[in-house]
Amino acid sequence: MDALIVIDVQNDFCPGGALAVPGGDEIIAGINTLMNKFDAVVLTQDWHPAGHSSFATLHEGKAPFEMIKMPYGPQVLWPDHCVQGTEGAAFHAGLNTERAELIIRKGFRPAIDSYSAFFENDHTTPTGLEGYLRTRGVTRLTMVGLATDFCVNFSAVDAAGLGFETTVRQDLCRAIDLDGSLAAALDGMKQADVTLA
Ligand code: VGL
Ligand code: ZN
Repeated sequence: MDALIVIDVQNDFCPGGALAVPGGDEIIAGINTLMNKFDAVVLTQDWHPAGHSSFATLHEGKAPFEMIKMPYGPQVLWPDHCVQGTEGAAFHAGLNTERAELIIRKGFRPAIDSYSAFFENDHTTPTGLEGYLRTRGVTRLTMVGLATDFCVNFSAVDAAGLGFETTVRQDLCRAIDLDGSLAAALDGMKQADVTLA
């Protein structure tokens, strides 16, 4: 069984959004077409409470895109984005959400961020996606979406580490690219045995 995992194709990550990824909306038509080739389609949705600890506005004297130390490790601070129930957190209107059999939300715990679709940023707290995929008999994953160097990267590395045969379709992803984060992510995914297509 093959599943397509569509990462965070939400308004805030598209042009005009709070944390816009350059060209984020260019991949949507291709993702919709690709859905037809898969046994299962899963969407992820970044889903933060207002005042989430990853927002720079919560940290006195800090600006978006600066780093801080959290109890679970280093954390990039972001502009407020994907706040639960807001238009920014909604899927882009162009994305076909009808094929999706599961929508997995992440980043809803105030004190911890969650880039990966499998584990929060402590690398231990599971989202439940692994169990869902295994009980459905899924063994191969293809990942597309936003952003290549953060949520796609963390999801793909975790998936490969869990034993899923994992491919990232780079043409159907777009990156934020902070200080070389894209190159580092591509390197890390290769090391983790993720196929970059
Ligand atoms: C993401 C930064 C913060 C992503 C989510 O979807 O890549 N990046 N939250
Ligand atoms: Zn986020």
